[in-house]
Amino acid sequence: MALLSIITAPDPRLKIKAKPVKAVNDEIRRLMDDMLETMYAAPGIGLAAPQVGVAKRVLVVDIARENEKPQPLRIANPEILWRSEELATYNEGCLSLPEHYADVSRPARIKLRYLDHENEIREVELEGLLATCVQHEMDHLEGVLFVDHISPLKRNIILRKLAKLKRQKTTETVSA
Ligand code: GNR
Ligand code: NI
Repeated sequence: MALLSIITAPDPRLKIKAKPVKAVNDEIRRLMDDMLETMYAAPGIGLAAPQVGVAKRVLVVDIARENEKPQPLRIANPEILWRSEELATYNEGCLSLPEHYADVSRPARIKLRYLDHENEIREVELEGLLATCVQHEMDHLEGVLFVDHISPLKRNIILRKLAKLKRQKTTETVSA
């Protein structure tokens, strides 16, 4: 297993539409395991492959708390088969938008089809934080971030702060 580095905004790699995997083989299984290790270390409750610079339709989630038994989900090529009309609102964060949070409303329940780590097709119904987290990760596969769901004013405040942070980080070595 290996820790991967997480890309933060602004970065063009976070805006790419990711490609389906042909099959979940050893290479994809290793990616899923490295992503889980990276997610737990961050710590976060989900991670999508584009966040580690891999433009593939792969994501991992685990919403179990630290004192609970881990419940990792390894997901490739996810498709939403059904979404509830009812919405749920969570205060979302993103490892690619560090230290920024905003309320986002999404369908409260979804029916999901995906390939699991054994390349088997699975269908599950998700609700609560798990449904929200999987939808947040699926957005990453389309190059969409949670700030794309909030007002342009709030979005630009967050993105400008992150851009400024990045400029400071890339110049401090030179000016020091
Ligand atoms: O760690 C994360 N927390 C979170 C909280 C509310 C809704 C979504 C998330 S996902 C986020 C990790 C991340 O950036 N995944 O892409
Ligand atoms: Ni995210």
